[in-house]
Amino acid sequence: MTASIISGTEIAKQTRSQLAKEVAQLREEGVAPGLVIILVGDNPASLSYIKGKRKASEEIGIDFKLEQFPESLSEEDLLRVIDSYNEDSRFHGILVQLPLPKHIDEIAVIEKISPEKDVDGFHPVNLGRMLTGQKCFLSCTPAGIMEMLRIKGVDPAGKHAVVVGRSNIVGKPVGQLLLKENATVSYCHSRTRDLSSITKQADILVVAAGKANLITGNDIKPGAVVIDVGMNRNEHGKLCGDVAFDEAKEVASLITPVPGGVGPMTITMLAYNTVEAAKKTRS
Ligand code: NAP
Ligand code: L37
Repeated sequence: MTASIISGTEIAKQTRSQLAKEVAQLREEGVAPGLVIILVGDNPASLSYIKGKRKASEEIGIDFKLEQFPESLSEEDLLRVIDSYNEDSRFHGILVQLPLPKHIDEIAVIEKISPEKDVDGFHPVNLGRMLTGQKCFLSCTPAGIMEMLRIKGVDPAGKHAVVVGRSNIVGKPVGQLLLKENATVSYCHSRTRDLSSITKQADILVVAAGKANLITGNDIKPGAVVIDVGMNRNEHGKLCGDVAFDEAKEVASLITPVPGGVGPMTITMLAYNTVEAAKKTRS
């Protein structure tokens, strides 16, 4: 069997064109959605992701601002900057691009962002609301994955979903969203024994470990749906995921490529959250 490829690029394009229509309507009502991204330092990967976020925002009609500071910015000054954007009604969404320099406490920074403007969905208030099934900003990568599954008609109910990775921004929340959709969820991580024996049981396999070729064709159950979140550079400097794509596509039924899979959906869900934040300021 050769898998069908889930084109994140294509799904993102459709979602973005719908969002553009909504933004045009919002603007007519006098609300211009605004997003500010705060970057400390000049990490090349962060700059590349931010470029994509700017492009999508502009395409959709969201006012976009990048606030870039030198690596030496103090935590105190960063917290002050966040506070000023919490108060600034032109910006409905605030995103602090991670990772931050080592001298800055990520948790303190995330907690400083007003939960109503936390379009990354990283604030404990939003994470708690997600856990208890309340309306909240969902973090962008997990939300993008769920949207791809929904559009492809993959219903997680009753299926065994295996998530490789347990980070706060990808692994943990995506597992919870799959659980909410009634999947039976297993989490794997670096201390998992015999990873392959568990991934082979997955009807839905989400891989977010950041290790090229961690999952090969032999680690996948025939007919599984495989979502590859990894973003790595191979020995030729080419972008690749955590799944050995050429082998895996011969075993899976549906699979996301890297690039062109989860990445474009992550960016689109950020725009979605920003539009939702702007909508809430009406009336
Ligand atoms: P992270 O914080 O580094 O977490 C990696 C997770 O994978 C950890 O839970 C780790 O286990 C687990 N892991 C590492 N090696 C493993 C192994 N050999 N076997 C099983 N589990 C292993 O990474 P992240 O932020 O979640 O990101 C994961 C990957 O996704 C990265 O490549 C990142 O660049 C990419 N990413 C892509 C997008 C996108 O939109 N496409 C968005 C965000 C991240 P422990 O907890 O035990 O250490
Ligand atoms: N929301 N996401 C949020 N907040 C953060 O603080 N670090 C971080 C974060 N991570 C992030 O932005 N990840 C991400 C990863 C990949 C893409 C976008 C965002 C992406 O667009 N990937 C493209 C290829 C990009 C490239 O060529 O460099 C893809 O097709 O996968």
